[in-house]
Amino acid sequence: MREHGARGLTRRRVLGIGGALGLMAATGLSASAALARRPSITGAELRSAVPLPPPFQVPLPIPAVLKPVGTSGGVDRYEITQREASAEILPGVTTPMWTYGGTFPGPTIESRRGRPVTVTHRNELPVPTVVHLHGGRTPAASDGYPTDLVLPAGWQEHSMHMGHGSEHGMHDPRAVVTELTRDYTFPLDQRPTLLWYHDHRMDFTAPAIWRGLAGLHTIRDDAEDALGLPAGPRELPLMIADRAFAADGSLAYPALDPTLRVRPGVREPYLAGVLGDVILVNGAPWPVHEVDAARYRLRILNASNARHYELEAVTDDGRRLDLVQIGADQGLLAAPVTHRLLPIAPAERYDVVVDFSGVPTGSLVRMINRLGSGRTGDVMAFRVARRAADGSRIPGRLSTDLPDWRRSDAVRVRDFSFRAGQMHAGHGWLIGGLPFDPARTDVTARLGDVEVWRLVADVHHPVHLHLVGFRVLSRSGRAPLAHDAGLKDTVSLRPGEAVEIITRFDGYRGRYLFHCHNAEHEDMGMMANLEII
Ligand SMILES: [Cu+2]
Repeated sequence: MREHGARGLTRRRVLGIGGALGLMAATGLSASAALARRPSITGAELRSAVPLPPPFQVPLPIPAVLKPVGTSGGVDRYEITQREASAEILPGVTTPMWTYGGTFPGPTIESRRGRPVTVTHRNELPVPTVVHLHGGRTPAASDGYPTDLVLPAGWQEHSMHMGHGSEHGMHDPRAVVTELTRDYTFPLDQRPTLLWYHDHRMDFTAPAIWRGLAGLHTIRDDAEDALGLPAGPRELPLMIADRAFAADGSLAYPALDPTLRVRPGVREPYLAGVLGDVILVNGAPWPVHEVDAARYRLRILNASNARHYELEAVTDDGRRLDLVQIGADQGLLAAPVTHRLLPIAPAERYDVVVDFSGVPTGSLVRMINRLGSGRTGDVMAFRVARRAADGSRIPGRLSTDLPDWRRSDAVRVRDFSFRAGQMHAGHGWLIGGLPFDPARTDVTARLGDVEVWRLVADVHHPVHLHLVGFRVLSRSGRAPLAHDAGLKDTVSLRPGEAVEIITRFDGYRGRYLFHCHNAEHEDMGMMANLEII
């Protein structure tokens, strides 16, 4: 039936459901579910070949905050060495990883609004790298354009592969390539929020993030500090990411070229995205965190390559706790929005307050994933350890500086489709029918202009714009969803959906990007140039 079905479909349709077929093979989903035109999951799951630990045993790690190596002229200077390191992700199992500074996640950078930061990255990995600060309002030279490579020592030019493009005679004359190190400067003149930094190398972003190249970066300011939100040990960053482990303890990944030096891409069943069967939070499998019976601020990032989650906080007696959303990708909402179920797509962030005060001491609150099945249905747990005083609050008004762009402000409306298609000789993921080409300018926008973009999807595509935040105007002609509130930099397009966003191109001129943040889609063409003039 599968073969017959596949033969009867166009290549494009086959691509759209390729991941679903892989998922069916891996998890035994019914054929009808896997062949659904609008699959509930986009991607295929790898199975780990080592025994997996029981849930809620490993303590939740909190990534260390990086100390500046110096401060001069009002700029904080940091240094991060990108290097191979071994980690004990699963208890008793050694996993070689690619890291920022020897840990996964990398160290957290804590910064203040408007106080610039320079991070010197040194590449001691065996391949070129690129750093992008996701959500940063960053000058183009430091934004981590995918061909602005930092080459490792001794990298031979003749062995260098510039991606799908170079195989077909394309190259990027504007690339700024450095050897061994690069200074990235971030002005951080933007609303306070949780950003994250990760690798963004042309054609190899997905496996590089999978191997560990991701870390957190917060921006704070006095106004946010004054709100009285839960803080200190009651503010927790939660970087959620799925992975799978090979028999030798290494991270499994279906790369066509496991050296990640020459040939990009993944094996056929995983074209729609790579999913793991282990859910990590801050690099620990299904961790547990001891909490007071009080409010906690959870700063949630989905750093998974392709996995979507629908998060719920459930008590031992089956009660669902409110997830009070106070912030989105680009900072505080105007007013809190209460959810019972919070969908989160790759690269999205949600700033959420959960109140454990009504939960019996000694019991667990599990954060579960309604989109998961079996082990991927669990994320982590909180053990309520003790009663405690709580001076925190959630103000009814959180911020007053959200942009309120109107349709009538827009000088232009643009349409983009995000669909599977042909890329060169193989499978690809296309924007407006085209695979990424660094030498082609797809969008030219004037600094200061307001534009409406209409984004249409075949399967799930979390669409991310560099440089700017945007607001969601509509979903398939209807009002946005509750979790679309606030200022976003990544919007989750669901299968078959059309989403309108509105933004003002503000900040800096230069060459930026927009792309799908399903990292496998991004590597297989689903990226486009955004030139701000
Ligand atoms: Cu996509």
